[in-house]
Amino acid sequence: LSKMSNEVEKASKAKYEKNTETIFDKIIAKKIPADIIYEDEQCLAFNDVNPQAPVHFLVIPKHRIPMLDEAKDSDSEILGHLMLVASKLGKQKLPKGYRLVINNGKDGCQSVYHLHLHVLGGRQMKWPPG
Ligand code: IU
Repeated sequence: LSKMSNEVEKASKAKYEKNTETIFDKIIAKKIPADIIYEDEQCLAFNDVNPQAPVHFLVIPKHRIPMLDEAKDSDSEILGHLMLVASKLGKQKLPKGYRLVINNGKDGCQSVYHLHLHVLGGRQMKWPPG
């Protein structure tokens, strides 16, 4: 299997359980290690373990929102904050540009049900994405 179809397979098998913690909660709690590149009170950014570009990191809220579709009006501040952190890190690490991705649900290829922004770059990104 190619890396891509592997990710699609993982996403198709991933179960969305609204109240179940994911591995990202363990990363936030420092119960399992991750290559953390940024942290503040509200969010965490770490390098993706299975990078799809020379630079590929995730920006996640510390408070678990399972997926974009579960975000509430009261989450608008954290949603904005995640984008601004992605931009600050993106500008710094990828001055020539980068891609932001949020996978939502099965067809969106979401495999971890803790909202995360993918930041990808370090090569010419293609369009349309797969
Ligand atoms: P997705 O949007 O849910 O498909 O993305 C999940 C990402 O989380 C994917 O790129 C994984 O490689 C990444 N990841 C990780 O960085 N560390 C982990 O322990 C696990 C997944 I599980």
